[in-house]
Amino acid sequence: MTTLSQAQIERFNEEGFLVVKGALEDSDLNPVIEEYEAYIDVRARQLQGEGKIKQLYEGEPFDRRLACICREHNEVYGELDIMRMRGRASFEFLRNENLMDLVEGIVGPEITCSPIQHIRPKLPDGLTPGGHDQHVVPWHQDAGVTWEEADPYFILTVWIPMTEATQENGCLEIIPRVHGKGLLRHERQGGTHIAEELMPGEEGVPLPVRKGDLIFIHKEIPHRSTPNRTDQIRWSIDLRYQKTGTPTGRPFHPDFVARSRANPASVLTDYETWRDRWVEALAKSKGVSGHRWK
Ligand SMILES: O=C(O)CCC(=O)C(=O)O
Ligand SMILES: [Fe+2]
Repeated sequence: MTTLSQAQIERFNEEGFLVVKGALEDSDLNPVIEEYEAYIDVRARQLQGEGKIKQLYEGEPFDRRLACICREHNEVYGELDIMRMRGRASFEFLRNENLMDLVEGIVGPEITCSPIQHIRPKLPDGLTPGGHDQHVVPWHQDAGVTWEEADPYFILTVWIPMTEATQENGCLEIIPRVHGKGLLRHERQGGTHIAEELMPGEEGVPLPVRKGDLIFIHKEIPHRSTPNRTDQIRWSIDLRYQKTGTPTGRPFHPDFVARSRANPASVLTDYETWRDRWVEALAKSKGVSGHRWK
């Protein structure tokens, strides 16, 4: 897979989403997976040293080890999102060439990476701290999780499984073809979600995908994900890309140019700069909400 075909672009425009099978190679994703494995290994050793866990679970695969650790002590769980862990391989992945070639088909050649970016280990149901899993999300539009400044502009969500995502482990579910009508009112209570009376009547469509596949979603397409009813972790990455110069709707968090045909020198390639911008932004923006809803 190199670039999107005209038919794929048309399908995205009509449906508001597009599943691209075999979009990425193992060599694209494995550096990120290995970075997370290494971090979890280091933290497991620390937790064991502090007497917080009894075993290291070294023999467990990527889609199980964190769950085994969290069953004993779940301190690591909150440290794993992109902007918290801030790993070099994660940063490199944000402008992965194969990914950018595909994103360019929809966003165009001047691509900014939005700070709305997540790596999510969706744990088996019931294992998350306090019982609330931030990766089980009610029906929402991604347009509903930005500030108003981004409303007039197109933003592309890219959802990427690191391990197989199934209906059982809480893959994404979407309502296709209802984009193009703008932002629906959302409510805050119980997780930012579309106001019940405004929910489109159509049935949700589950989008099970495998490692290597990816999903493009228009920012007005309602989607949700349900709890993970398996023993494995559903690991995924979700990113947002948009035309450079348009507001991300999170002005207090750092965006950067991920690809530019017109001005290649504007692309941020320096890992430390990206990392340090996140450290500073997180310190300065404590208590600021990215959601506009009361
Ligand atoms: O990963 C999930 O379960 C939900 C993700 C989501 O809402 C998104 O990527 O926009
Ligand atoms: Fe979303």
